[in-house]
Amino acid sequence: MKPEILVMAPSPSAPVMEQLDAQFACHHLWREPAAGHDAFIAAVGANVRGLATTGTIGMDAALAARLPRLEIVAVNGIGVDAVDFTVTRARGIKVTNTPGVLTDDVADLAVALLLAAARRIPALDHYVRGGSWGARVPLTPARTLRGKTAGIYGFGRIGKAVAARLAGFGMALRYYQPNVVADTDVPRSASLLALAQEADYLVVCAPGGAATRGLVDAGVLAALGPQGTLVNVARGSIVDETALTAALANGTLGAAALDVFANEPQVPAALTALPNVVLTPHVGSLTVETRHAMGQLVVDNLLAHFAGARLLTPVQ
Ligand code: 8YV
Repeated sequence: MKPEILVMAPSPSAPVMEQLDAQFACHHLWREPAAGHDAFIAAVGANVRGLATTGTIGMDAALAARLPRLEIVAVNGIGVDAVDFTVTRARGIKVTNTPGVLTDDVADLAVALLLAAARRIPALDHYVRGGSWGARVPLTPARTLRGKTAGIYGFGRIGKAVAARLAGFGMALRYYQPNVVADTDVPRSASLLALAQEADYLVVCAPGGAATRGLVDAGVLAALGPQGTLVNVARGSIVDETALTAALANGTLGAAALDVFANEPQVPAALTALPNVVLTPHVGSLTVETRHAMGQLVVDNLLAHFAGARLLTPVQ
């Protein structure tokens, strides 16, 4: 008998989906219309032993309660802030994620967003397509990156990969996170507020969850300032989105480039209406190669668990 697993979202990698279907008795929740999810889980939940989920869906206490035989949660992502660890610890449910394999693509997107905001690429694209160039509408010059400071909030794998890239653009670098990072020459600021004061670009690469919720607040955004730019490729929960929208609208903050939002996939209309923002739909890890590698880790962790072998990338 193959172990039964509940699959919350598909992988774009066909080999990953084929392996899931070959190795497990899969219940594909994502194939059901949203209105039918409750009934689907009610029908299959009792025998589900594994959950294949995403960084944003995770597993809350309500879902866990409907999966009484659950043994493992395999997260297709690095962030595990959407998993209720109170439940997994209490029930001895294992949790895995996908560290390492998505670092470079997420760091690439952070840099792409930073450049897009700095050089106003979406507005310039619009300028050309809309005929403003032909009509000789005057352009305001952008500001160079040379000599500017990038402050990286969260200096783990992704933060360091962002720093390595931005060093190549001639930017000065600083970071902040509560724990000092030993193996780096990048100076650590005294606090997140100090980092924002010292930076022209604040790049958020920190983990989501209770410890970071709303920490990029009105004060931090004001410290970043009218010439400053916020880049977020981590979690929308880290930024006070209402304060961000207000700061961008009234000029307290210069610009923002965001891949993540507080209530995905909803993006406040007040934010999408602003000219000084660049927005992408949570796609940091969305490349063919990386999504395959992530999905393979999900499959391999599930296989290891049900074979009684050591997990490849356990979180707990
Ligand atoms: C994905 C992510 O959007 O790694 C994470 O924490 O947020 C992303 O890579 C998601 O988990 C894809 O399943």
